[in-house]
Amino acid sequence: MFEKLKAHGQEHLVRFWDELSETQHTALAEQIERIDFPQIAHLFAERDQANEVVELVDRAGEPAAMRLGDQKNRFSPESACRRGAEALAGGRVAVLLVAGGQGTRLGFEHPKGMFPIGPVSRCPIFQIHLEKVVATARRYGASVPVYLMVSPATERETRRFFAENANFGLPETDLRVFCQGTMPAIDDRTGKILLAERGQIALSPDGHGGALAALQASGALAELAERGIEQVFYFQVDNPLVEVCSPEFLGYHLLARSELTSQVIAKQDPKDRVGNVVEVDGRLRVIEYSDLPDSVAERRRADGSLQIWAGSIAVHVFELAFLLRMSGRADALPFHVAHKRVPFLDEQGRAHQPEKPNAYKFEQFIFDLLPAAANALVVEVDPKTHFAPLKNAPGAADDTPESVRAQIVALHADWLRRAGAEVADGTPVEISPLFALDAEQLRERIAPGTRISQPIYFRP
Ligand code: UD2
Repeated sequence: MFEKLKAHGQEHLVRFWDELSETQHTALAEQIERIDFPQIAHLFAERDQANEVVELVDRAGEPAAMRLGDQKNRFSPESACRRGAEALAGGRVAVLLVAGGQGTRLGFEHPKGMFPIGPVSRCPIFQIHLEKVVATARRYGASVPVYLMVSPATERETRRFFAENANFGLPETDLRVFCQGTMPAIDDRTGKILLAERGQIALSPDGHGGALAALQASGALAELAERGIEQVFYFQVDNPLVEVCSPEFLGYHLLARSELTSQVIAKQDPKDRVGNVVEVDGRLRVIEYSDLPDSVAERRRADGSLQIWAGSIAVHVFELAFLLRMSGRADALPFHVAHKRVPFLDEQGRAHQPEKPNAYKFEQFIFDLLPAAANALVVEVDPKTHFAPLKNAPGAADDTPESVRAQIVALHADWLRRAGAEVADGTPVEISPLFALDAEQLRERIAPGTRISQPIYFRP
């Protein structure tokens, strides 16, 4: 091991070897074993080019899209719903939920899915997502297996939380938790891998794009194929408004014979903090907001609307055959480089908490599969009803627990009013997905004229 480290100029990783216990030796050796040193050297050498999209941006145009309420759309919502429902009833759809992020901005000490987001119930985000899956499986009379991606940072607590809550009603055979990989952080001046502790490398999750490699390495991809799954509905843990396995969204994807379909919202402001889905040379791709120059973000069409309008909210459907094909390619996903503050031990073993960025971290993004997908499509949804991401701590300007709860209440109050109930303004209301998955189902369950003036949580 020492020779290998030396050959790559990383022998400092075992500087404190003699001070470590046998268990620590094993743990450190395992971490070193998993590092692809030539890859790290390459990423350091290419760090300035890694996020280079400038020349692409010049050719960026509008993506093929199903716009909200557009009469000229290729497919009708009704035909899409029928098609999506068929796939669900045939048991051909699985869910991929990514929950490996560290959620630093939220300032919550646990995995984000454990955050008590329910506006009345204070139920955790995981419960809302899982109840949607359970209710969908019931509605279509077929199982919808969930593949939950965690990271070393979230795995232990997430597994325990699911066990304590009986998987929120999902049968054990329909849940598979798998762990994503990690990447070491490197010193921004020297390219040397940082030590977090004497026997511990500074590692962080390899991005949601790590899902592709982790699905394959864990055997989950093969299992999906064996189960007869054909489509994988992907979403992030931080958005409790996701319409999980939306038959309409699945239907557009199937009708278009798309290998990868993404939900987007029409950006209100050129600088909205979402990835921009654009078409470049006949292929869809996402350009992160941080990589989009203002001059391009502000381009407008004759009617004044934004030319780069489609903001990705990280809800996708993947054809399983596409994931299988891409998982066999070593270059399927590039690494993005982030310049960050990473605590580390110096040569004398002193701990440092840097005040400015000192290290590079590397992540893969799942949406970088878009350019490789045949017939890729985007589908516009209304952000009021589909997108309420929990990102920031209470008191911040947006995407806080307060703003997310307010959006859930607004949506559910609207469903109740459409069902004929009278909801006094400002009354907190919440509907468990097991009570009703949508406004239509709620209409069957609520007596018209019902008056609501106290906080209420509807559940079976
Ligand atoms: C992401 C998208 C952005 C937009 C936004 C919508 C990227 C780079 N940007 O922004 O375009 O769609 O979401 O909310 O994706 N995760 C893992 N493992 C990891 C890293 C992240 O599972 O190693 C999960 C994480 O648990 C979360 C999701 O991926 O569910 C998003 O991660 P984020 O909060 O870092 O993404 P953000 O807000 O920068």
